[in-house]
Amino acid sequence: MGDLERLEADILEQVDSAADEAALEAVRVAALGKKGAISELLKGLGSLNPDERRERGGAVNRIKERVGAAIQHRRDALREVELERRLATERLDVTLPVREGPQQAGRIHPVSQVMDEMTAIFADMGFSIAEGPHIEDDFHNFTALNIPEEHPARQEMDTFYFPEGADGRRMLLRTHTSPVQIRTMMGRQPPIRIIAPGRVFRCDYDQTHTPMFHQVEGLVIDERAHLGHLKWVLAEFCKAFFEVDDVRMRFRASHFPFTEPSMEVDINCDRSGKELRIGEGDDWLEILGCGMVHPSVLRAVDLDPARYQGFAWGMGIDRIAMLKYGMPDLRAFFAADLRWLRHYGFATLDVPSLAGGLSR
Ligand code: 2NL
Repeated sequence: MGDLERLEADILEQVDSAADEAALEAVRVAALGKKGAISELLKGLGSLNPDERRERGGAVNRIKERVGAAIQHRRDALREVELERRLATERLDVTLPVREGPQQAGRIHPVSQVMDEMTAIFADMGFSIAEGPHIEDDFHNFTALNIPEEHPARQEMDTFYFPEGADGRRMLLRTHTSPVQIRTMMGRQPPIRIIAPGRVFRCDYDQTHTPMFHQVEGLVIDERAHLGHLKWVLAEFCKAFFEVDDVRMRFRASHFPFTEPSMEVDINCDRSGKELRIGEGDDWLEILGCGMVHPSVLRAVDLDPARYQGFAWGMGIDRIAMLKYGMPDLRAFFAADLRWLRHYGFATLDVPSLAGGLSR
């Protein structure tokens, strides 16, 4: 065996026995690196005569190629083995629960949850959601709603008024979401089918009243909307919201300046057990007020009462949230107590939908 063959066999033997990539790299440097054995041989060619140089040069270069290929082959094999080892030893339990982060720790306030539930139900019936400013003027909050100048609701003791502005106008915090409906009726033509959920403000604070609370009002205006439609809409709402197959409803004559006739609606319930049960028993629970939109309201928004008619209703969200989710104290709603929110709040990804079940 010549010296070249011995060298080649020696290097290939080292390549084959390199146990990992680092060892293989050391073999490569010793053979093909700047001062490696093969590189040194190539440098030495300069001292030979041309014939010898051609012959030996060709032989050394072929060795260089075979050694390079052997190293590449060995490297691929080592990587393959390493990958197999990792695949065999590294394990991930995909059934582990997600570690709690801000998204899991955060909670949706029950009032927001109930508002989302109501919105989902009415949206499913074809209603649009309308919103408007919290700061309103006399016209949209009172005058257009047929509430006369001397009505008690207009007095300082019930309404939060702002100081008079430079133009002599006095703004106020809306006392109901009706101004949203007034703005909608003034802004577009019937048919109108909207609900207006949101915050409202009244100067009142005791066991059962907070100065800020939440309301949803609904409004339907077209040429032939009537009380039968109203009754159906409200019955469908109650069944969906309280997640029961049937409820009895009782319409009692009442009075609001903006509707004629006006009614208050009760649904049947059972108070005999520890929990209130909706749609069972013979007790009654008042849940909302409603009626046919007063002709004076239609005239105020420039709709002809001889052509258009409609119905409207309004309900407090906070009290209904207390009923549905068994929360006894209204004032805790707005105390910003994290312990309360963790107890009564809803998971952020638990978005109410009719298909998914409202409250699960
Ligand atoms: C209640 C009663 C009600 C309305 C609100 C309304 C709005 C317009 C025209 C006519 Cl723009 N009516 N809203 C009607 C009847 C009752 O609320 O007890 N709310 C808590």
